[in-house]
Amino acid sequence: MKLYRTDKGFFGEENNRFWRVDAPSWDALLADADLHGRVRAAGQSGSKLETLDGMTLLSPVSTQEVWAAGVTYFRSRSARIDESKDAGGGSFYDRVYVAERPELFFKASGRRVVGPFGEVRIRKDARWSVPEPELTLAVHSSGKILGYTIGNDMSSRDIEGENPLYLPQAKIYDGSCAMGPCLLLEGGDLPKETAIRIRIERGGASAYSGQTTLAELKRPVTELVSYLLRENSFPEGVFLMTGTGIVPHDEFTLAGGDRISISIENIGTLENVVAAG
Ligand code: DO4
Ligand code: MG
Repeated sequence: MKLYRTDKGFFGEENNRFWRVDAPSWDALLADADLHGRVRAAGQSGSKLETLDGMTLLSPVSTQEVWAAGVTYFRSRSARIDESKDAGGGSFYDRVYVAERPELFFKASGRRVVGPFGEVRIRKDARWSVPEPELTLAVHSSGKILGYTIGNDMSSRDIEGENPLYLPQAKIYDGSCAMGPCLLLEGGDLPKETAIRIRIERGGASAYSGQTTLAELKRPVTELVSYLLRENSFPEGVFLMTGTGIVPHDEFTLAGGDRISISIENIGTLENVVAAG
């Protein structure tokens, strides 16, 4: 079962049938620890729609903070070691990959998050920009995982590689995060074989594609959540991106007009375009 946030309200979905979910606000839904039961109950009464055509899909982030985990896949560890070797930062990435404590960083406020089909941005002062396709958790204030969505942790690899202390500038800027298209309302673990895929098109042709599966994610998602909630409260809930397992080859950098499609099995596809410089 899925939940969509649109400009015309909130909609549950199962087997391509949609139904309205009444709530005073998106935040009120994310404050409900039994969101699954609430959306299910709304679907048992009332009429169903065939499509959401004519509605604009919005990002699932309202007043929530967005945090991100890093170096949770071997591919991410290797890519960061390479990009920062001249700066002497390489060993940090290896150490955090094997450490008990994960890397967690603040990624975005709702205002910086772009929804489905919106424009993500690359920094004008960066030379090497990439998307990072990441399974993203919608977490209730209690720490319970309410559901899953797709996130894009846009990153400036040259800035991050120059000095690990530049991480916030490489990661947090206007249009640096995309999320959607819905919440998959599952509380339990997603299957390890769940595939994450990315396709980048430039001028109608494929510029890059890659894939991984959740089997490559080194840490249980519940471990990432428990570290995030240590000494930190999120009264409105929080979104947690779980890190990337797909990093394009070193010659690849994003350009204005690129179309980015990220798919995660059972959730859907998040499509965005890179804003023109
Ligand atoms: O340590 C830098 C960021 C790592 C990251 O964003 C990722 O692994 O996805
Ligand atoms: Mg990332």
